[in-house]
Amino acid sequence: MENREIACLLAETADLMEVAAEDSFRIRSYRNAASVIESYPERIEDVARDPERKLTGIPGVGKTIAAVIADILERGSFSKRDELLQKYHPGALELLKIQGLGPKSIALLIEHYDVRTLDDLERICREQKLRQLPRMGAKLEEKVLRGIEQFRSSAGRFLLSFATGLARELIEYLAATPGVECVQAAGSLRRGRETVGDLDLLVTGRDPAAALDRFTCYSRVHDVLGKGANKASARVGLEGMQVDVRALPAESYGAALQYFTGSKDHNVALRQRALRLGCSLSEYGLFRLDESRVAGASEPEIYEKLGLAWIAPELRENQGEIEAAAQGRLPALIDLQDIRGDLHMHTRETDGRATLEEMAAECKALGYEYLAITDHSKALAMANGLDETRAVEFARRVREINRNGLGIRVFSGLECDILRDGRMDLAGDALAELDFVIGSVHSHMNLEPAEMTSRLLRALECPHLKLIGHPTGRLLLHREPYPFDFERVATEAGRRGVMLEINASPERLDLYAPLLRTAKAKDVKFVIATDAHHPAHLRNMIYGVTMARRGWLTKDDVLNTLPLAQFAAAIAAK
Ligand code: DGT
Ligand code: CA
Ligand code: CA
Ligand code: ZN
Repeated sequence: MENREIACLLAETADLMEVAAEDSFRIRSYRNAASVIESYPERIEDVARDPERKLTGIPGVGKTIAAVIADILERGSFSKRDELLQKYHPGALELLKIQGLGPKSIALLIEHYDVRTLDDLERICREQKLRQLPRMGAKLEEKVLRGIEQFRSSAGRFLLSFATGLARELIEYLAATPGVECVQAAGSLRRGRETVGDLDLLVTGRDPAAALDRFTCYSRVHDVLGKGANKASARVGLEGMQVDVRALPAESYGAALQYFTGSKDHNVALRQRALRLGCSLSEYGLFRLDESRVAGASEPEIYEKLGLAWIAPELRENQGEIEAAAQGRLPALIDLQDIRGDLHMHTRETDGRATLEEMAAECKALGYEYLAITDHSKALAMANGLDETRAVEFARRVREINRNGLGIRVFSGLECDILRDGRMDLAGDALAELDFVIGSVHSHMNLEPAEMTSRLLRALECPHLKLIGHPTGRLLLHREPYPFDFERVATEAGRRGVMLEINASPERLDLYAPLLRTAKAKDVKFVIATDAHHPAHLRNMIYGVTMARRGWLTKDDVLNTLPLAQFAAAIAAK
């Protein structure tokens, strides 16, 4: 079992314990264990199986949690969870995922209306009964209804990072099948979409069908949905993500890769182009009208025979890429190797889990030339955000660190809250001491669009501001972007030389393709940064780069591709 799955069971149980108003200290110990386990560098299952080691050696794991983990590894659940799921309908786990509803509100709904499922909740809102409960109102009813709708439309989708991990695991497993030479992911995963519905894996080789048998026998496969000569579908793992595996002959592998990568709209446009050229294009190949084969074994060949440059999968959304490929003006997309520094991360000073030195060491290991430490500001009291005194002291400390040298240049930064009225959380003279000030919205996210727009426009006036962090505030599968006039804010950011962040954290991936293209057209420059709270998170940079590619960005659009000297000069000049 993966760490993520264990962490998820613990966190879910903590939520249910909160609904049951259990002891807050114990709830916190479950939450804390969940977050430690989620980012633990080793597989917890391996630690548990090692007779030389004890689970209690892991920070945050005491005797109780260690026993719980042992149960989870043995039977996929544990008594506290069973007991709470018995007490509440399993639907309570879904109720907890609805934006706007906390455990306390859910407890009230259960107590007063016996709400068990999403359907129950929807009915209570439509009948305007939610507003009759203490501290709830008509506005919340609306919000919950929107939350339900959003939950339903995102249900069954998974974060890109999750899908990437599962694909890697299955590809490694299937590639070891005798007679199989190549296993590759297609579909929305290959296009780098922020969320993925199902995984589409393609297999070829001498005996590709052997991979289908091996797939349905995999230990984490339950629920085989179908199996034929060329295709098998099943659900995998605790989350039950659907995986389609297709076995293909070498002669049509490229055509299948092209077809199953999609998107559907891209394919439709490409097929029309084939028809205009007197050919037909399918998952089996590109054929002339007399059915003789023009191409099929390799994907680049298909594009070539259609008179097109090969189109990167991230661009295949039928947003002008086919025309650009025909005219030879596809952008030279940015790559992970172009990135020379990470500029948004947290340490133990606030809500991060490592020290500045540990974060810097990992950045150095990734081959970067520089990094910025950007802890929170005081408005985030929960995270112990920095006030002016601590910020100035931090800037001084960073100057000293750079004098001694860590082998990588550190910039002193801050992720400063943008207050409700658009002012910065810290005074200007303190911000002036820092090298790299990010402004982010973390509160009052449900303002009217006009108010949010003026809030962001006012923030852009701050002369010390270099970057707007996670500009739309969305949390994938969880919270929609806050509405505001993006084009106006982007125009003003471009005019003032304030950059916009592509936040590479897998649950944010904000900004995304259409907004990136709008902003680029307004001369905005971007920074891709991980918002890491742990050294392991620094490796999420690839997801931000993928978003940038989906937004047609080149190296020149992204400031943290500059070598150190030029980068330092650029941020000092703003
Ligand atoms: P997902 O799984 O919802 O995240 O999105 P996709 O894009 O992976 O969609 P999926 O798994 O239903 O299908 C994989 C690809 O197969 C899709 O991107 C394009 C191709 N495809 C599927 N159905 C059709 C279709 O009816 N027409 C065409 N032209 N292509 C299709
Ligand atoms: Ca898919
Ligand atoms: Ca599929
Ligand atoms: Zn933030």
